[in-house]
Amino acid sequence: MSSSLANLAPIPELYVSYESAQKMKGEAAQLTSFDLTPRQICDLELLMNGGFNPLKGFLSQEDYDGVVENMRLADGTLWPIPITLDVSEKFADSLEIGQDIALRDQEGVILATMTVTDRWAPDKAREAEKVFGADDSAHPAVNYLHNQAGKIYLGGPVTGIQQPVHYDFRARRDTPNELRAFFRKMGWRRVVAFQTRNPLHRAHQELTFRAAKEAQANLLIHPVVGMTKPGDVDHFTRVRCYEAVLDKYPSSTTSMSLLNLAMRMAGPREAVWHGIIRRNHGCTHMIVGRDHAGPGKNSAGEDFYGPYDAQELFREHQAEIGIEMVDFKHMVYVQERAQYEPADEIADKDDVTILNISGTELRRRLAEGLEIPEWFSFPEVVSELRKTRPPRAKQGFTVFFTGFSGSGKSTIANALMVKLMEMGGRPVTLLDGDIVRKNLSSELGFSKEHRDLNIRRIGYVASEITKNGGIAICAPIAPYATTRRAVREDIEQFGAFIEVHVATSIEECERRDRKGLYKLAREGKIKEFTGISDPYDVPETPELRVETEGTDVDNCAHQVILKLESMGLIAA
Ligand code: PPS
Repeated sequence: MSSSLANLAPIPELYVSYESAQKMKGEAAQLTSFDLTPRQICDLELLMNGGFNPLKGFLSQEDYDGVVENMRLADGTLWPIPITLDVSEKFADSLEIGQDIALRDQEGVILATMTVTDRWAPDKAREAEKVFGADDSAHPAVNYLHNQAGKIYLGGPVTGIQQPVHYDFRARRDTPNELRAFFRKMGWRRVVAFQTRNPLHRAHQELTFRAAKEAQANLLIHPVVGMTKPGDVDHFTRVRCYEAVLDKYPSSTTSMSLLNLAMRMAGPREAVWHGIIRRNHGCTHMIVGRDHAGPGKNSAGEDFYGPYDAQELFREHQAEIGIEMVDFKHMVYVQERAQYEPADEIADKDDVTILNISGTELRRRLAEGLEIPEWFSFPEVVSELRKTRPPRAKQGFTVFFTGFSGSGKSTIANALMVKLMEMGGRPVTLLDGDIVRKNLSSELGFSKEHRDLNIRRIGYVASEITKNGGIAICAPIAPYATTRRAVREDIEQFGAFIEVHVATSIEECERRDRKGLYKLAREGKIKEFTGISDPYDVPETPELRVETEGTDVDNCAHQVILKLESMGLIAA
């Protein structure tokens, strides 16, 4: 076969035949099982279907050391990212070297078996330094390495039984051999891959189309739908956006396929890895841009990698990767000519108006419900994005009151609820301390552990309400700052969190003693009473602090309404 057709020949997979798989499924009941994490399932899928060819399983210790130190397997083959099976010490200790284990998905479906040939405790700080460039937990993969991955790595060859099950976008998912067969069938000899984890706008459409034209190749939009950077637009929304953009290319020049890859955001090394994966999927070219697979800023607020590091490393290893790099051109919109042009090819730069909208500006416009011009994106894409990122005035949010017992939290929370219901537009739920203790936490007492559990439950319910566009009003004591912070983090993934400190002093609460509890606490009849015999961490920087002494309830609730208005959460 001539080398120009090599990309179309089938590549090796790790699956056994259908009959053997049925037999193995029965036999595997005897094996020790390991339940894979979502990231390990992504890795296993690409190991089994040849996406990670030439790997035949999770890396052995020797291969791992080579990959970490100099991007090479023990036999010298280029491989930039450690593909490791991380497990707990307890699980690792229960195994013998040479033993077969069953690898199962989270529902217990058996996907593969692995013969454990290696077991070792990796030096994670070294892995972070060498692979990701810094042992800094601001890097999502370094954070994963230290805080989520197990302490022990297992290595060994994998025997594939079945593909992980996907219920979404099945028709859009292809194995490397399915894509190769498609390219063969269509007569596509040269194929440019475009890797992406973001929605595509007009500039992307222009640049990918140009890249394919320049390389005289067809185009494969190859978005990652496995795991991307935390905070990215979810893949369901993105795929609907990609489908809309696909219609904008001349028909039969371009195709789209979804890649179930778990990205590491490893910049230069990741670019090389993406190249190998695309070669395995039958592509001959790949677009590599500025800051390819960049992880954002490090803990000192600086970029982890230089903007062109990825292109340089790719270029250096291009021959070995077996795929050609296509430069990503920075496209800008020239208003006078009403078209996109590569920024470095505009000769009359000073005489024309160049328009551009940054990612941050786009998020701001979405959050505030402002116009997004047609020159920037396709109306279908904008409409999909608006559905997932509605303007702030339509998003859910949580108002979280905290303060001593008897400080007035419940009274103000009730007044706020009624005012919000009068305005209408969003459902409102009140999670008052007493109501929660009756319905959600009736078995809990007031130890630190139980109070934390109680607050985490409130946080969970509030985060679900916020996610679904409602307003949650919480009014527990919530005495611990760390727990309040954890709840804030849970909720801020979905909408705003407004902490309101009801700052009534303990003396005033005790003087009012509405429920007679302070008297009982002083007499020692109630133990662990907040402010009397138990601590309260005063919030340092709440969104709002209300003083109830000398201010009536209506006014306190109104202060919250004003705060919500100033944050754009309710219409003024
Ligand atoms: S916590 O700490 O956030 O879990 O507390 P919370 O769920 O808000 O419950 C506080 C209400 O329980 C009553 N109560 C006590 N409070 C504090 N400490 C002790 N030991 C205690 N025992 C019972 C009290 O009525 C609180 O109600 P509020 O509405 O805050 O006055």
